[in-house]
Amino acid sequence: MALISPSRRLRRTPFSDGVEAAGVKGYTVYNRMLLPTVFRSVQEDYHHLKSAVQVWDVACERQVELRGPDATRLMQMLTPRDLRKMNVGQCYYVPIVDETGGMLNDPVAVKLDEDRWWISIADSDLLLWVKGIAYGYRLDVLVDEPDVSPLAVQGPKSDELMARVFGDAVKDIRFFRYAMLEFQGRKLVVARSGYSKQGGFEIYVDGSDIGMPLWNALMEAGKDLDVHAGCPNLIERIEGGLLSYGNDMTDDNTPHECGLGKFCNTASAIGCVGRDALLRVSQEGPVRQIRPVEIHGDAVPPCDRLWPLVVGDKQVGHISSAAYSPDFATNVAIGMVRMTHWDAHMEVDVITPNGVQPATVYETFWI
Ligand code: THG
Repeated sequence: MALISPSRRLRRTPFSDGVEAAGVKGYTVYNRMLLPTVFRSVQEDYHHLKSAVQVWDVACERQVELRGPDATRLMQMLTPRDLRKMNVGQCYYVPIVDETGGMLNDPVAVKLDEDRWWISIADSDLLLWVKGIAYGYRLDVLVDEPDVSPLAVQGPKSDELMARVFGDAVKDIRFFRYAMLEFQGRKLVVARSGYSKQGGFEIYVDGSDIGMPLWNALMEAGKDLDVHAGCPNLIERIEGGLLSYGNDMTDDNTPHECGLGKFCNTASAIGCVGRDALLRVSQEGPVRQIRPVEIHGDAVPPCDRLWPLVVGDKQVGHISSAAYSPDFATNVAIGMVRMTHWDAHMEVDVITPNGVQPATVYETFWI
């Protein structure tokens, strides 16, 4: 593919200078912002992520901030996950649905205070939907995008690196919880979370001015740990079943189709705008669901369009993400599979750009 022309509409991040100095080789666009996709090669990045520690510019995970007396009410209007037991200091993975129960986003919600939230969004214009609801219902809440940019530290040596920069307190942070930790006199949200299965943290960098100082401090402190700039890795995230909004699901899908039913409590999520629609569809249950799919044969090319899943001449689903996995020595993929073929070990065919390749449907992801 040709290069993407830089312009002001395609936002740089507070870490872009560091990313470029580290030799970034590819970008994608996410929330109208640059998101690195490859440094050395996708396969080298993958092995390094699983064995060392990486620093990721995920500033494109923009925050939608809710502030004011109706902030919690508004947050519950957005999601079918019951938020009543969620405490300050916790993060929740929350499906966000429209009035038809269609997925609008799958962000991480961060509860900063009883009247203050961040919604750390995937790639869709959620700010507009949230502002529309706040205004339409005349809620007493401010909704905006603050100057907050997540920086992720991922990989098995994350605890060691983070302890060197933020102190041993990082080791006590539990999964999907955060602590307020100091860097250069600023208290930052540091959560144990991130878009990999290798463990790690996300630092919500509050103020672009400390972006490069923090980037440099992590790179300096991690020299003997073989720290390197990295990014969400296509192969590793498919192995781990981490979904990508816009790729693996759209507003045509319900959370149940996406396997996100475990993050829904539709009966008790009073106020959620998609509640009635979801109660109807969850009566019957979904007729298609996201599944891990192993694609046999040659290594597949990048999946930049849906690849049909077929049995004979009838279509039973599609593949939305795929890559060759070195560790599993096969092609790993994420598919949306119809009920008739979604059970483990079902054999199907995938129509890839290289022709028809046999595939097997599974029920649990590789890692
Ligand atoms: N971190 C933050 N913001 C984000 C992402 C992130 N915004 C964009 C995108 N990623 C949103 N999508 C996801 C998808 C998966 C997860 C988080 C955000 C995730 N899932 C875990 C899993 O499925 O194993 C854990 C879910 C749980 O148990 O609660 O982490 O990565 N800040």
